[in-house]
Order: sequence, then structure tokens, then C-alpha cells
Amino acid sequence: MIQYPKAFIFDLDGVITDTAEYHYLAWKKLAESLGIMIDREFNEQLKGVSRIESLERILSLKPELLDMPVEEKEKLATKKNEHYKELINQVTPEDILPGIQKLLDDIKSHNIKIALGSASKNAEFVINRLGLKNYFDYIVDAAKIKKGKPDPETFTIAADYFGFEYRECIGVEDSAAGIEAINKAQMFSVGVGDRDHLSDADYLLSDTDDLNFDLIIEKYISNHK
Ligand code: B16
Ligand code: MG
Repeated sequence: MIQYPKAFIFDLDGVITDTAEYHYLAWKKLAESLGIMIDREFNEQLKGVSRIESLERILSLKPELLDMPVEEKEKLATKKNEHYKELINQVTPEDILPGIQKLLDDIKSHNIKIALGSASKNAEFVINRLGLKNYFDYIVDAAKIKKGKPDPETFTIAADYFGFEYRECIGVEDSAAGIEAINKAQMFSVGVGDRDHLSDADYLLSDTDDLNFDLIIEKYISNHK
């Protein structure tokens, strides 16, 4: 008999929908207002990383800014988030990335639990805008996470909620920090993106459209042997 995993834990931004692009646009605009230029390559290291940590990484490109008072940093992070919130206000179910809805349906039809493990405090808002709330048995509250990705906490907290062993869970991610977090949790990691950034994934696909339930299960099972 096939030993199915007990849960899938999904990242949000860049996996379920392309809000990773909105994060990038909002950070780019904020960075430019500070005289800092960032590009998509630099943005790879912001993916999956918390709001304040992302700001620190941007400010480190102009080290004299790193010393600004904490309140100033919080104001800048809030400014980025206000812009980001304007962008995600336009999100609709049409913004669900290809292959995701089918994968969620296939997981549900096998009675496997589904959790959301996003670093974003806006995650529940986005999931509601996408009309996907009912698929999720548990949504990790990013505000309660003590150590963000690449620490495994975002993923282990979801498995702990269900009472499942970590090795019985699959994590799906588009960020290097997220794949590291899943691997550290001893879960099976599925990466969506390019090999340059996600080479540590147990199973790597270039596109969400390639996410196929049966193939993921096959890889997961052979990984357990
Ligand atoms: P917020 P994920 C992450 O979401 C994003 O990848 C990252 O770019 C963002 O800084 C972080 O959420 C925090 O988001 O500012 O909305 O709280 O990829 O883990 O779903
Ligand atoms: Mg992501």
C-alpha cells in the first residue's frame, strides 16, 4: 500500500500566486527612494525573508543607512507594506498560478492535510482574495514565528499543529531560504524555480505548471526508501 504523506505545507508568495513579484516591485520603489538600486538577482535573497530582515539586507547595500534608529526602519518597512497592500488589493482568483488549483484538489481528494507556511503577515488576506481559504486546514501566523526561514519553525509549527512527524510532510517553496527551512525540518522539499537558487531541493521543478500530484508522491516515496 502506498504510504502517502500526511500533509503538504505550501509557501505562498511565488508558489500559489505571483505576489513575489509585488514584493519585489514594492522593495525596489522603496530602495530607489533611498538611492539604492536592487535587481531581480538581489531580490532572490529577499524571497521568504521577513519584512524587517529584507529591509536590513537592502540597507546593507548602503551601509551608512544601517545605523538609522529602529523607529525609522519601522517607518520604511511600513511604507513598503502600504505600497505592497495596494498591489495585492488587485489580486483575484485568476492570479492563482498554473497547476496549483489542480494540485490542491488532488491533495484534498486523498484526504491529505494542507497548510500554509508563509513568512508574510499578509498571507491570509491574499489567500482570501484568491478564494482558496477553504483548502487550508491550517495557516501559520507569521506574526507568531520567532525564527523565520531558513529556520525550520514556519514548517514545523504546522506539522506540530497536526501532530505529524516531520518526515511525513512535504514542503513546497520558491525561495532558497524556504528550501533550507524544509530540509532542516527533515521534510521532503519541492522547489519551484531555477537550479541556481534551489539546487538543494529534494525535487525541483521550473514551473508550478509542472507540479503533478502523482509525480511528487513517487519522488517522496523513493526518497523514503
Ligand atoms: P510581509 P512567503 C514572504 O512570503 C515573501 O517571500 C517575502 O518576500 C516577504 O518579505 C515576507 O513574506 C514577509 O511578507 O511583508 O507581507 O509580512 O514567500 O514566505 O510566502
Ligand atoms: Mg515564496
